[in-house]
Amino acid sequence: PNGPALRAIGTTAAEFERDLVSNLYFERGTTMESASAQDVYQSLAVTVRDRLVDRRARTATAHQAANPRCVYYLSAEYMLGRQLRQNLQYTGTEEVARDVLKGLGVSLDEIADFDVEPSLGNGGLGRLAACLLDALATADIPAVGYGIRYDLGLFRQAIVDGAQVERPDDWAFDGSPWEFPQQDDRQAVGFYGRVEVEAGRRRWIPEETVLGEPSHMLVPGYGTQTVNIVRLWRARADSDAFNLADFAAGRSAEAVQEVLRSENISKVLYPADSTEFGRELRLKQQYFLVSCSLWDIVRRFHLRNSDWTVFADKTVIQLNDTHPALAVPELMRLLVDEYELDWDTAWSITRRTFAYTCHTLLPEALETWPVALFERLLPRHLEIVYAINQTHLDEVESRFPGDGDLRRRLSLIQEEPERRIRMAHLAVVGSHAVNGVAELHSRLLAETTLADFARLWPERFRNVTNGVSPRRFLRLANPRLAALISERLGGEGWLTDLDQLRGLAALAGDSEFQRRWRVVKRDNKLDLAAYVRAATGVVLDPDALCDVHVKRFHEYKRQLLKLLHVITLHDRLRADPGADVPRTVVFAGKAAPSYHAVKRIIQLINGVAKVVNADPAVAGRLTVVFLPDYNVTRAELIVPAADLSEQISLAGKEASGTGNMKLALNGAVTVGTLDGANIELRDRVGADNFFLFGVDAACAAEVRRGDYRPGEIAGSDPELAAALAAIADGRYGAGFGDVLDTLLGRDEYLTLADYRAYLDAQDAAAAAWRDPARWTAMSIRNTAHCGFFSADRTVADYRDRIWHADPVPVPPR
Ligand code: 26M
Repeated sequence: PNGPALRAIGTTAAEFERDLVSNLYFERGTTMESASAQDVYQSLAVTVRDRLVDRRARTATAHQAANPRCVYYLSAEYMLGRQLRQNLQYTGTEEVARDVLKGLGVSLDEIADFDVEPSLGNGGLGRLAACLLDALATADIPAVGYGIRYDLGLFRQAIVDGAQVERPDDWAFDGSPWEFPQQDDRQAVGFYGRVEVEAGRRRWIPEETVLGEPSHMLVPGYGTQTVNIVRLWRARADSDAFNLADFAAGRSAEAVQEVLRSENISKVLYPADSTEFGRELRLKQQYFLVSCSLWDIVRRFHLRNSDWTVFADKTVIQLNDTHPALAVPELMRLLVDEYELDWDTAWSITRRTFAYTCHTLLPEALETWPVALFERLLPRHLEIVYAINQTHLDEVESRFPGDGDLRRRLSLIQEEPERRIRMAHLAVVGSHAVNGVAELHSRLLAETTLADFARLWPERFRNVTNGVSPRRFLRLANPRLAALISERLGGEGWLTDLDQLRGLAALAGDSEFQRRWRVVKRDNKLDLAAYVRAATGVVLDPDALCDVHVKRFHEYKRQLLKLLHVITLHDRLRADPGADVPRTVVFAGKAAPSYHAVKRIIQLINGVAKVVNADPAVAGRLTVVFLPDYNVTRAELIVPAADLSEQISLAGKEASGTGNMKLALNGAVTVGTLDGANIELRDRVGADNFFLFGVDAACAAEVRRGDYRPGEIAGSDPELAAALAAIADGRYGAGFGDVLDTLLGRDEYLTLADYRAYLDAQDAAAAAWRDPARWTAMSIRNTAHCGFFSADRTVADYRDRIWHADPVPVPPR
């Protein structure tokens, strides 16, 4: 039982140093005297990682013995964030590592900066997946996350002449110490080909095969022995893909083309977070993920069970949006074609196995795939989809006879203008549970987007409000605040029981506590200021109100509304220096490379920032910065420094939002609309501690239906007219007529309709800021009442309402 792991589990300084130096010697082939900082980083990472391996081994043993129900999370995206500091903390070796490195003449902080985050996601959906895995492990729930190991993650964003420029994110370029490659578990994935019938059974004969090669990363729980894994698949060429004839004829370069084609499947993450349907490679990625993962899930099941009748009792597969929805026909294909179960049994197992989380309401973001493309790539899956649809529409017919319109709306196939497969319908039909990600979102899903399904199967629909990891977004990102909280609450129990933060509410008016709270915020702002200065040259005042709008760029998130506010503030301050409190406005976020309209908004923000920051009339009063390359690491820097959190999407558009939770948890006060989880946030922190503005979802829908005239609003509001005129006159750069046209034409996202209410809310925020005692009390109350937004609560909700999976404790060594 004391096996080989004995070498690397010691947590004394002597043991840690011995292993670090040994890793440097045997893994990097060097010694402390001649090691580069990169050598030290890689050896440190391996030393820390090894301290989790023993826990992982015991976790696997405990799961094998308990044969529990396992949660399999299927997601095309994960944004895990940097691993080094997390794993130092989860293994309790941070202090030891710091001391050992110091003794060796290097600083942990410098070495830790070599840690690279794997940015294998676009934004909220991928980061949610990472927070849920963290909470699953912390709750001792047996779980595996499945995903794709993209060679290139989400592009790195640079700002050149005020515009976004995308650069490749070769995240593993210097090595990838957190990954365990698992070459032995390679799995073949088929594409194209035809369906053959032998002895009355249909079987798919693929024309092309690609290998999926897994590697895993460890997902430790906090304060527990459990270490789960995330298994990421990478495409490798099957040696058969190599064109042997070309090769033998000396055309080796040509022969290699096939290899490249296969391996392209996991080459790059698609950087669009709403529309990218119709790209063959994207559909290939989705099937690649699904095929490899289901094979692995079935293999794991067979390690412990022999009878298919218990499959759904031992397995729940959560679909993170529709990206892995091909898992439904793929499981049917495995059960019916490969394992020869009858259709009805297979269908019952499939439905009981899957659950589906929807992350959007935007109709343009609902995935559909052209039938012609689907048929060429996955001919047998198309037959299965048709068969599922047949049974499904028969059920609709028997319950609502003669309602042809309803059948058309519920069909898995959209007929016009071209035949396409509706992935959300496939996911709903193939699952026993469907959830939205905030109360409002789940309600609107059932009332609008999926209303017909909710009428058909009301019992399938539920809500699970998102949450965030307090370990990453408070303890790791904001150690100063975490220390203050632990001091006052008398321990770190709040880290796994976030409702304990309520104990801070009694201190909200305590002037000494307030003073310490403000010192923490100010120190965090100094850290942010140092980074911003190095990255952009802009100097920030740590005493100014730090007002942040950080998230992916999307028109519905209304970065432009924030910018109109900035332009108006600039105007006002030129006339009256006391018109606003000293304020720093921080924008950060990436735009999909093909999303022209929001790339223009990024340009305009940079144009405004340049003018404002160069204007001596507002120096020390207003500063605007666009911080490039927003990612998890950058969020960990910005979020702890924020005073004001901008959550200003048009009501009814943001499914949940999770940045809103991270910011409130760190004591930022929200200015926000009644959208997504903002509503629940306001309910919990209290209306007095939240600056609400804007139309609600029902009103927004009504305005959009009526004849909304943005031009009239602009004409009747002089400040708004002045802001638009400032954009028009070219002072922020010539040619922003297109931006103005979208506002004055359709103004799809009601930016002008909400402008005045937004400015009023900002004025109210400024008034509160002028009274530090009042503001600090609001800030403290935000943190104190955020417990609900812990990912631990989210996982507990999934467990109780959907997964019904029990924890399996892992015994200590
Ligand atoms: C789809 C097809 C092709 C290429 C990319 C995609 C795609 C990728 C990511 C589509 C959507 C993607 O992400 C959507 C997303 O991040 N949604 C956000 O999910 C969060 C977690 O639930 C919510 O908090 C946000 O409100 C929601 O916008």
